Amino acid sequence: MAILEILEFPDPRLRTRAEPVAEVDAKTRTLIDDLFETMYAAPGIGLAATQVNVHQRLLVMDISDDQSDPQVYINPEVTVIDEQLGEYDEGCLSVPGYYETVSRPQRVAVTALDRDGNTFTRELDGLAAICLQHEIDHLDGKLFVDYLTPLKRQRIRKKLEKEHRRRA
Ligand code: GNR
Ligand code: NI
Repeated sequence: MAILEILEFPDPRLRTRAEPVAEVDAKTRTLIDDLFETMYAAPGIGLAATQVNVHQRLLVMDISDDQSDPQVYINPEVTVIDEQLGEYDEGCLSVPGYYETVSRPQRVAVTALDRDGNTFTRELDGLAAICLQHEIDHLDGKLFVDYLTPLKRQRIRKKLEKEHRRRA
């Protein structure tokens, strides 16, 4: 197992659109294990492969308090089943230190492959629905800051760039 480096905004690699996973094999399962280890260590409630510079359509989530509900979604396809929007203060491991309100559909259905390559469908609401949509955005090269005003996004970008220069 390995803890992987998480890319941070405004790294252009976070804008890559991920490709479908062709086959769920041993290498895929190693990546899944590394994503969980990286997510739990951060700590976070979700992590998309894009964030560790692997441009495959794969994400992991665990919204439990005690690491008891690891969920894997490979090649996820989401459909909105309730257009009603809910607001939530979102954060992102790729935008460390910033939380801003984002509106998203409250209830979605998702069809995906699990770590054995089997297809499943489930309905999600609450934080799980928010997190899943946030992670699928990563696979499409999108970040929660894209929902903010250009002024807010630019302010966050400048501060993170300064922080990255300080670290370098
Ligand atoms: O850990 C995370 N917390 C979070 C809080 C509100 C909305 C979304 C998230 S996902 C985030 C981890 C992350 O960046 N996943 O891509
Ligand atoms: Ni994120």
